[in-house]
Amino acid sequence: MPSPPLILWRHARLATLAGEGWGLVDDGALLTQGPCITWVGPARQLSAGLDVAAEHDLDGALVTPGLVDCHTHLVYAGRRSDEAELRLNGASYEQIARAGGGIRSTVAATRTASEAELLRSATQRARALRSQGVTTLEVKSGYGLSQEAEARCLRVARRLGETLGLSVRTTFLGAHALPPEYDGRSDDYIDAVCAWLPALHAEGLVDAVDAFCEHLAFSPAQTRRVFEAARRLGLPVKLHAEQLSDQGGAALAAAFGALSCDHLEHLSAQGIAAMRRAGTVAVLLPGAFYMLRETKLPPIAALREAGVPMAVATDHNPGTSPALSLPLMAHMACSFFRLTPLEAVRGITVQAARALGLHDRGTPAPGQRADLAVWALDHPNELCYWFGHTPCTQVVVAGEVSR
Ligand code: DI6
Ligand code: FE
Repeated sequence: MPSPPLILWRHARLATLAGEGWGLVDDGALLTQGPCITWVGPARQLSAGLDVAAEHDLDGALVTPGLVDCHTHLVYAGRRSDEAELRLNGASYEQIARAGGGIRSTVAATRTASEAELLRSATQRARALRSQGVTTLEVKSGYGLSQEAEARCLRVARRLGETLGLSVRTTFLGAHALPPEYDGRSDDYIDAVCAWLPALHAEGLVDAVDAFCEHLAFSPAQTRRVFEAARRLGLPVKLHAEQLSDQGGAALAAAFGALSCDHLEHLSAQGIAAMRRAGTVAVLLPGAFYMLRETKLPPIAALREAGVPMAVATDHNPGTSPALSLPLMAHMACSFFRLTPLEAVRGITVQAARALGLHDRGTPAPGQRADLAVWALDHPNELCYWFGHTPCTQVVVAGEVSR
């Protein structure tokens, strides 16, 4: 097979994030071949007489690694803005749940929606994320809560990637909430979730397994059973941990070598130590923190001190984070959680890739995937500066401009 042609990308203001800093290269160039980067550096160091098949002039634009949104619940039907309005008018969660709202209302809407409807609405949202620099996207199930409905949502997630030219990773989150037909029988539901997993995996629908470990969702003992089912299939795990209370979920997940623990507002010192030992990434979700008007901050200084890698994601979901801009989340991670701008930008690129177990993207370098975002900006710290609009002019996924 002939090797793919060499493509030159020139006049880029590159932020490679290589080393300790921003890794800025003023008049930068990249060479790509098929899906991969083969060379990155200052244009003046390009070898003369290169035989390139095509050239893209980036006209001095800022080029960063393509952004990675490592935690979303993007596939669902309906919206919950009426519930949000009720909450803003003073109603409690309990009142809303009793009136038929909450996660279960999204589950009901998702179960009755067709696969085409689910794909249409998720495509709109994925386009919005891409228009703000995203090239890799994690999508969780968790609004179907039956084997067939969960499979449908995961299939839609896979299709999203194919139709939009995005890299999509799927996560099975059957243990998100208890569906009504299992009322009072949460252990039976966990048995069912564990029993569905082999078939979903055999269909190629599962890259990782997640659970919601919380007093209003599933216990650590139930979470452990889900993780054991994942381990039997060799699937990596991640966890919604310590969002509303300290359940010891992070330590449990770390004991299973979790890729990430997410939320973490109530994370303890033991949880941090366990994550550090396991190399688990802390995924911070400032959108949910903001929408729930939380006041307890995740222990950022202690995570930093321990050297636990920190990622930032949208947690896009219809209940607690209807957010569709990853740069806005980076901005909020700085303003609410006190990440430095460099930490936040690393958090939506290289650390987010790690939270998905991906080591082939996040810092443009030879051998890495050619996943890039091009911005009408001068400096990457502007990703944490503007809010409401961060002008991304194009994204490149595996060497191809994605439209
Ligand atoms: N944590 C959350 O905040 C959301 N899910 C989760 O695991 C809530 C999802 C929803 O309200 O629909
Ligand atoms: Fe979530």
